[in-house]
Amino acid sequence: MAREKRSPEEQSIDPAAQQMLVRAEQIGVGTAFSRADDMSPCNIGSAGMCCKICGMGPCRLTKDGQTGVCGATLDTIQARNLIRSIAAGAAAHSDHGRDMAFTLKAVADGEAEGYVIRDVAKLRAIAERYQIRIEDRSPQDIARELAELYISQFGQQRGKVAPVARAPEKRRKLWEERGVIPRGIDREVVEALHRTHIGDDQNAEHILEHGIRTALADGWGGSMIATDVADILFGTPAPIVGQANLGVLKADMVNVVIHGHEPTLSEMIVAASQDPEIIAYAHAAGAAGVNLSGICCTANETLMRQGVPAAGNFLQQELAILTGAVEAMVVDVQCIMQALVPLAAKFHTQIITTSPKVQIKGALHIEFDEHRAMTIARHILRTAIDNFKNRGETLIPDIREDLIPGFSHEYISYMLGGTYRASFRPLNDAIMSGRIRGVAAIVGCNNPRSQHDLLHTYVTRELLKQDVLIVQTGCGAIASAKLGLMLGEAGLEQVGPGLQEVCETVGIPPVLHMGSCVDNTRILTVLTQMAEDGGLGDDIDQIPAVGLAPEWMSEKALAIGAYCVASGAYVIFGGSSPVSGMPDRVEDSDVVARYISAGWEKLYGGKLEFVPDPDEMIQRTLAHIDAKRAALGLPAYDPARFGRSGDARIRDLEELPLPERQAALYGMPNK
Ligand code: XCC
Ligand code: SF4
Repeated sequence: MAREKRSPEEQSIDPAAQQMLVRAEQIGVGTAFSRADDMSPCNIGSAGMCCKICGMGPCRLTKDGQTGVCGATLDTIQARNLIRSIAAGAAAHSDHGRDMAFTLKAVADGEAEGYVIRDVAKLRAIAERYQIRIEDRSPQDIARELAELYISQFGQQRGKVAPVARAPEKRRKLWEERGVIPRGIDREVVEALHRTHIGDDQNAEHILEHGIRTALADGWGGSMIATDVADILFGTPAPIVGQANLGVLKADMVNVVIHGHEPTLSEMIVAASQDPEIIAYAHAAGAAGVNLSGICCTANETLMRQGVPAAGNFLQQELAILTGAVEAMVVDVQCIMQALVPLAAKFHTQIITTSPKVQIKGALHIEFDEHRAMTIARHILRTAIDNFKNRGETLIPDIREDLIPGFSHEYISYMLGGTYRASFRPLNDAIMSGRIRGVAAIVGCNNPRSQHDLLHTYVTRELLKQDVLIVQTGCGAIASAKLGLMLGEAGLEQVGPGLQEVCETVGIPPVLHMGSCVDNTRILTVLTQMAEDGGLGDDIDQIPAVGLAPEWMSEKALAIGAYCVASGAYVIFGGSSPVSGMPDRVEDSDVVARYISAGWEKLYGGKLEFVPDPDEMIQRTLAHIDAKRAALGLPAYDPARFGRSGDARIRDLEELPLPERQAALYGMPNK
């Protein structure tokens, strides 16, 4: 059943994307947008009502009381499908963390060409968290011990994964009581697969409990390891100026787009691109140099650390190629569309796969190995430069926006409290006074089933008006960046009066870019510190905060959603629900949907809901924030109380004649 075809304006709100969609139409090539239009999703599968885990099926349960051939009930099937997705997402993030840990080990052992330990302070701080001795030891020594500890977390069979120790005490106790602390990262993923094999765990609530355990192995395990090691090796992010959107591609330069997730190779490509020999090689090829840009989370990783511009988010990977100006798109793992290869074949673009885990038929495979990273990075750049002469006609949208990314946990803490008293207390105070109503993390993917970037940016803008401070990661962060919401000044006239005062006083944008998707763990540690710094209760579930993934599509998003719920957060996903059932047609087909909301809330204080309508998302977010404020005994949100201090007050005073201004400012007699 083909759906109505949408116009480029209906497919994306981003004018740069629209230009490329027009071009795709003109040259008659498909994109994820047109393929989504051509193929409706299967309504039974998308409601979680199809089981295909054994050869007696697939079984589609579309009638009241119907079971699969084996007798499996609908709630069992939905729960199994959901935790398989959580396990796949946790596996993806955690395998990334594993590779990072192995790289740290190789660096410590002096076996990794080109890498150094860039952030010794973070290395020491993290090592101390695990009681690794830091006195009188070289960074290499500490790094080796930390790397070994981290590597052992994956194959650990018993006990608790180490990073869980960084959660608030009350939360750890709750997990302990419920028996959901992950024993080892790989063990939980394997067990999720075992439990969901035909004829195993057949109690939906029990299955979902293991979903929580598996998700925790991601958030307070693999992903946290990935973020820690990336910071240690490549530097903990701090604000830096960057740019986003397709207009960062340059007509006179060799454009190399780095796309995927792991910073190990991309950071080395950034270093190699500054090598005088490579620059000379590009000049010899007739180009003005090598211009790097990123897509997806590789973009976030290199943007927040090196200021490498982001060409776009998930749905712009094909659009970058459509400019005709990309010599090479270098990919590693995750969120890489197979469609890139046939599309690139219509241009001169070379798709280069690099991960031993990911090959795409028709792409050039140059395998990455951290032991020879610099050599490989140079080879990749030379391959791209050699391709410059094959470039045909180009069309680069002249659209890009500045942003200031790089708000790591450490930086926000420093910014709020200074070097000697780094703390989140000023943020807590602003929430307690009601200047900031609450915090929303708006994260996650793009999905061509909805209008590209619309849900992210609509929800972000509306919540800003309501004095909700926004933190972002992943493709959602790039969506806001493209709209100019991540600049100090730019967004301020669009934000509520209290939040505006805080942003002006502290000097931050109202939307903070905190990194890639594995960096959602920065949000976990920030929430933990907010709980520990006092004034907002003693656990994450008491903080007036909500997590949203308005345009989610990947299984990783489900893993993130589940670990945030287990950590105490209310999480709202947009788009379609993989456990929606069809309650209008099949009785009780939404048992699992209700359980992961009300049921999980009872157990963990957090809940997972799927809400397609953005206004409803906003309304539920604000209601939750206000309820949490009330539970803490904080004053009800009242925007009329704020906005008269800070820059706004100065502007008002500037209108006054001098004597009155002095009187207002210094209490001098008005003569
Ligand atoms: Fe992928 Fe991380 Fe989703 Fe974007 S946000 S589409 S997972 S790149 Ni992670
Ligand atoms: Fe059907 Fe049961 Fe096999 Fe699933 S496990 S496909 S419900 S027979």
